[in-house]
Amino acid sequence: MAGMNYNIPTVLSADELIEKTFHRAAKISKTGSDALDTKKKTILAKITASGDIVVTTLGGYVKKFPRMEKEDDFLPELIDLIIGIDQYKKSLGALNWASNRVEKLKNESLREVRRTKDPKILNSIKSSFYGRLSSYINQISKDLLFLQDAKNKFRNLPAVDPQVPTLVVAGFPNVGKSKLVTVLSTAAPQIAPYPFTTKGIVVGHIEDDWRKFQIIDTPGLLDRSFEDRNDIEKQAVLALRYLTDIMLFILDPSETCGYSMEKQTELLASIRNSFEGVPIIVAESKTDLMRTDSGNLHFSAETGDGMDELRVLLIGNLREIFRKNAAEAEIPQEGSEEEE
Ligand SMILES: Nc1nc2c(ncn2[C@@H]2O[C@H](COP(=O)(O)OP(=O)(O)OP(=O)(O)O)[C@@H](O)[C@H]2O)c(=O)[nH]1
Ligand SMILES: [Mg+2]
Repeated sequence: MAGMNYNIPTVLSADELIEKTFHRAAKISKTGSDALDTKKKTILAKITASGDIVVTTLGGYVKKFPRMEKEDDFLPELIDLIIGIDQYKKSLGALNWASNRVEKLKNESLREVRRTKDPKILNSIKSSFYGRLSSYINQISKDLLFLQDAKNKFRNLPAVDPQVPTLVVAGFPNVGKSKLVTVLSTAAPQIAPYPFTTKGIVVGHIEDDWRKFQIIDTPGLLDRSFEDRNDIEKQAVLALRYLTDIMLFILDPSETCGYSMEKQTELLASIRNSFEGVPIIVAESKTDLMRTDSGNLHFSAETGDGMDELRVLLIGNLREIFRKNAAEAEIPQEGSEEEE
């Protein structure tokens, strides 16, 4: 998704930014026509350089963090859940504010220096400049930390394109999810990082003439009841909810996965609850081991039994999502409906 490709710099903490600025300024020295002129030129150069470093650094952050207005290629709800859009916008605003203040402070201080002939006053202008500069930076220290954290979270956004119709596979461990995703995928599925989890999600693709669909396996995310999860895991499930167009829930009637059918249907009910509004297709795996006469779809990813029907059904549903998305993306022209 777009978020992955943003080249967001590492955000310095307030202390680090102050340190970097002062360190650079300390190295600057200029020579003038006499002692006073030398002092003035040096102070002017120090103020200019330190002001500019701060303005450029903060301005660079503001420029490189993604705008939340570009909602069409972003997944605003997901971003909001992960980062918090209000605080995000506030923090970028705070950086902008500090950057403007520092620019103004720099220009004022430069003017004062140029007007002064007293070395003592020069020193006091310089230290007052540094003091106020640090104070502005310290006032945004929380925002800098917030943005550094947001940067890490952006980096961990799933490598999933929210525009592409997406099938998410759920079910208890060992029911055969990974095996199925591998068999259905056109190319070998990739492991993508996912916020809140250390495991990542597995993303496969299905090529369908000129269309492309995503199929996602979520180790550890959809294999436990929602109620049993901690807050962070709940967020992860909710975030995943935004990516899911269709869900395939796998039941393993052979129970070789280690879970009874009763437990498995309980999990299905719980997932139905937390994914309200998402169509769920239920299919039973491992027909080579056990085949029930329930009305559900059956397949064995191992032997290929039932795989053609399953594939046709899934692709049919994904094509439907594709058509719906395309129709929604089309902005109707006035009167165009009558013309058709
Ligand atoms: N007999 C048989 N075994 C299968 C079939 N599909 C998967 N298995 C086996 O079941 C075990 C679990 O399969 P996975 O695909 O890893 O299951 P999973 O649901 O991804 O498990 P987790 O990643 O732990 O959640 C493996 O040993 C597979 O070889 C099948 O159709 N028939
Ligand atoms: Mg697996």
